[in-house]
Amino acid sequence: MSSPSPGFQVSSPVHGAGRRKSQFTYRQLGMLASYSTSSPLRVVAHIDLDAFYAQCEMVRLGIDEEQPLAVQQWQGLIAINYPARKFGIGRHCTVTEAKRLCSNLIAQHVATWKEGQEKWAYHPDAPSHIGTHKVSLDPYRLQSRKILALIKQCLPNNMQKVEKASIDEVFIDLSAQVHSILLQRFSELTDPPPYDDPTEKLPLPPITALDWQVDVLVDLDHAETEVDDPDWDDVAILIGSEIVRDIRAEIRRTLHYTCSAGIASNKMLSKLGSGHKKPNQQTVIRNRAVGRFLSDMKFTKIRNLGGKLGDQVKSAFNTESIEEMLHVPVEQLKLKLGDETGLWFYDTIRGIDLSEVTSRTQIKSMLSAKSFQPSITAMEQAIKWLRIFVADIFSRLVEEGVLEHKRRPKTIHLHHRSAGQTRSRSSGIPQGKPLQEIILFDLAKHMMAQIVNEGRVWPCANLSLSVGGFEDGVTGNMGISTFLLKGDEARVSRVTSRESPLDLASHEPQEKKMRLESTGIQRFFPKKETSTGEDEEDGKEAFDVAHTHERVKQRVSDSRSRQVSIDYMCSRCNAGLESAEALQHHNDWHMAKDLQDEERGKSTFASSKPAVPRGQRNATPTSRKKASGGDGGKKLEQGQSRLKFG
Ligand code: DCP
Ligand code: CA
Repeated sequence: MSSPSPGFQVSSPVHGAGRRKSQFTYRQLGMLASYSTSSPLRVVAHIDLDAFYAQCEMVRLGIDEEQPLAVQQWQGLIAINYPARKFGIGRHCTVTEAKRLCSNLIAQHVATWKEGQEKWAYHPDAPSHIGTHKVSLDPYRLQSRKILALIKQCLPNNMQKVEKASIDEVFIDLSAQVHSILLQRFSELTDPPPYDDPTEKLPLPPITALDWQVDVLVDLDHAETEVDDPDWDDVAILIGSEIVRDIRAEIRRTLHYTCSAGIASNKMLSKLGSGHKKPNQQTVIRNRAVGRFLSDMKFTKIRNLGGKLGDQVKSAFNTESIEEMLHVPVEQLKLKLGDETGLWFYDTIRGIDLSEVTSRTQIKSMLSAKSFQPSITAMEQAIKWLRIFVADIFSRLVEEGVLEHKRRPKTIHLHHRSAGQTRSRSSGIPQGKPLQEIILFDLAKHMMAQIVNEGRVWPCANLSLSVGGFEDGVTGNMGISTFLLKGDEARVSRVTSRESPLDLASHEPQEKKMRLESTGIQRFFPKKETSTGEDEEDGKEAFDVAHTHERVKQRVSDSRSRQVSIDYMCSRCNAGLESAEALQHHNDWHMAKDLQDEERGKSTFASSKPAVPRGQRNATPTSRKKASGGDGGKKLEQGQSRLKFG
């Protein structure tokens, strides 16, 4: 029998003979190595940066950690550091209100692209120039990438199951690494099972108390006591928390950021854990503490239950208490919420979540957009904005490794909106030669000129440029095929035109129909915020655009039995869409539909029917913990909605 590792130094001595067996089997231990989501020994961590944008600004500016600071976007605040929160400052405050609460507050405006300039910068006069500036989240994206890269560096090469859930959140499935550490530390686990039968129970761990160091430990269930011997799930989660502690220390040491973390047996619980105690702490939710942890909680705090679905359950059962909902039989839940949703809810409030941590972090498209206030009225103005969009997209492409030929987009799309009409053009991006900013700019100008040639395009309320169809780069010799356009690429290179008139009868997007067939419970998880700031539009755009795509992919990747390939999702109705272009068209459709409904005096689109198609039970897109929380969002433009993180 191996001796306990340093992590277990304060543990009490090994049990004597004749003790009980573990409740876990050799098979269940083995399942850890393959990241099986049904292993009861599974270990998942969620790491969330504290007051992320605020920390980015503090580190960038070398500001003392105790100094209250908030990140400003036009006249609103989008991130508030913890010293400033002590003064009662929150996202609901305007800059003026916040300064009244704390005269010492530093309000740092986000970086902006200035009309006509080719690089974003921190412009002191930006707050009063919403018409000529566009928010850039590049500085935060860059830090986010550095953090993600560092986290991966901290993990063994072949065990990097890391899912970027938002700009400042990741899930890590630590199961395989924990498995390998368990085997190193406890040699008895490497022995074959008695009678070679994997359903045999493991021996109990050779320790009776675990050293949790400074972790926040969630209280145990009422029936359990701390004197009960730990089993392998406790040991596994302790190893997970050691790994996470090291990662957080490394982020702090190298990049100077603090973050909070949750360590549990699944994504849902780990995310609740990271928000349990902030800032700069990690919370461990052992399996035997789950019941207690959840029963004290309102179900509206759970991922995906902060919004419409949570409201629906609340009004159907007249309570928000998990404790009370635990008494509701599954059949009754199914009756009121639909079969899939009812079952999903039943499992969720019991801490069951089999959704996978998906490592796919690669971006599939990028979009840069601006809604104009006031509308723009001339080609010259449009060109200035196109230059900014191209610079914005190109800098992100560089980060994606386009210059090193790692990945490159195949298509570029331009959308122009004026008076309820959207015009779109797409074009292939020439392959086989290095991609340059000027190439994208020329294509964008060319597409713009084609739209303008149609006439009656001014005033223009919104322009957006996107690139998509990313492919991994060619390594080694490039064959002649890389110089030829084929298939889809050739099709998009035939520049196409499309308009979205207000007559919607025959224009309901195909994508919406797809959604009805292919997505399920996800339709309940849009993250809409309302907003008070009048000047927020640009920021909203930047926020939406910067995060929607990655976020949407994360949400979609959670979906398990998908029938069609969906890379984007509408945050208003959760329609699954195949491309940035489709998403844009779809948003335009919403906008036009809203206008039409308004004219007819109807309410705008809302989907709240509980029915969920079969096979979608584990489709649990991530959602922001504060999705329904009181950070008083900003007003949204028609046809657009903001996705919250996660
Ligand atoms: N963000 C934003 N607008 C919002 C919500 C968030 O621009 N309505 C940005 C700013 C935040 C970042 O996203 O810094 C991360 O969002 P979080 O909700 O995680 O909030 P913070 O990281 O700021 O704070 P916390 O410590 O509570 O995680
Ligand atoms: Ca955060």
